[in-house]
Amino acid sequence: SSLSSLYFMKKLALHWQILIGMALGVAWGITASSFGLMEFTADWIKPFGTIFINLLKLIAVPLVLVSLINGVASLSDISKLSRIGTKTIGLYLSTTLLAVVLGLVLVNIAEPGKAFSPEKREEFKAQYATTTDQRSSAAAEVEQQGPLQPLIDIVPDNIFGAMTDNTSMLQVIFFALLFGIALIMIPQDKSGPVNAFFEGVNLVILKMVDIIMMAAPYGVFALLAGLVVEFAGDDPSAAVELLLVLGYYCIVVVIGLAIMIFVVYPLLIKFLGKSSYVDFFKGIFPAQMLALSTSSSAATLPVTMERCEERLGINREITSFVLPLGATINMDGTSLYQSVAAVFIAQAYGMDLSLAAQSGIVLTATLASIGAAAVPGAGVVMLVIVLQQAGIPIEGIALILAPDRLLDMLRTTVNVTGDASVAMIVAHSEGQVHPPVLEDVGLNK
Ligand code: DAS
Repeated sequence: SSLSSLYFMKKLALHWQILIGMALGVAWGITASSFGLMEFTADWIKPFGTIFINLLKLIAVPLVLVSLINGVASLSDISKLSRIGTKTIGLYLSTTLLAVVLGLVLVNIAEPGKAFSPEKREEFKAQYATTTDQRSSAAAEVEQQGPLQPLIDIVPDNIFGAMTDNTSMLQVIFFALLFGIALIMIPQDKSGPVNAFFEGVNLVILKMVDIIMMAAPYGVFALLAGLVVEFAGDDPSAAVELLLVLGYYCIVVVIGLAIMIFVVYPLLIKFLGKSSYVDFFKGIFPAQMLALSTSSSAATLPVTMERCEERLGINREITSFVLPLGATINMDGTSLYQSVAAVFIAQAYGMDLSLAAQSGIVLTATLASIGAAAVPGAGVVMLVIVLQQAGIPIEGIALILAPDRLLDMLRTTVNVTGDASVAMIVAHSEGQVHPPVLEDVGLNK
């Protein structure tokens, strides 16, 4: 047991290591911006962050595929699958709707868009027109699609095609669910070896995650150093000023996200999950820090799964089904952000949105967050759907691009926390939470 406590001490240190890595990364970024080391940072430090993200993304597709097949197959019969599936999707939809409504209430009370003077608005539009190009061309694509295109997009015509593209996770999920369901339906003597195979592969992938996570502290250092330098350029005060101008809007988003993290999820965990939210947050903290550093739910997924299993004691039967699904379709932070951003842009353009238009936003922001890929910046691209449906000028996206990276970090943290909360609740309702041995060892501090 001294061996195992040593193991836990090392494990415990990980989130501190990640935090220290992040802090040093920010410190380096600020120093580099002030001393003209931007190029050095971009050439020699940032690439290690990219490598780290690549490693996590590398694991994301096989992990979603294999753990969902496993997850469905381990539910062993269709009625259990549909029971857990209904609960999971029901909770995912309700938390997303709640987030959208919360965002709408806040943005209507605070009215951040009306704080801009008309001259400022013109200035922003012109200044950011160029940086919008890349995203607005992606946005234009979304704009030209027919109403059923999102549905068509879920069904891949080639599974390898779907797996080569990290943004087609819904297609991978579709294939995995179909595969898993078919696996339940064939005779057991035939499905046995297939199950065993996928269980083995699953273990291998989780071990790969362990290996990759050893690089996490260095990875997040490089990521944040690169981000800060990019953001600040050679004049840190310019970034600060920009942040101040858009600060009011950001604060509204941040207050909404904070209410989700500090009020909504703790209440859900306490009353529906019947667990201590302090333990819950301690357990998933490293996943939250990783979400913050990578801005990608998919990249964070391996760690979310590991923490939910090992720290929160949620049975793999639940995590392997609920979490990969949630990383892709459950984005409470993104949907909240989209509703605030849409109304903010409308306000900035002097539009008064009717109640009907705002209820339209409830629907479209929910769908847009489900459709958003679990990668950085996906939420702002899908915002087009929301704007278009509500008749808000799409060019308005230019206004909110500057602070988007920061908000992306925060909303991804909420997205990941939401997934873990639902996993906890579903697991509790199924009697699938087994307090980890950790608590007995007394090291869970
Ligand atoms: N950053 C994305 C995520 O992985 C979604 C977004 O851009 O809002 O959760």
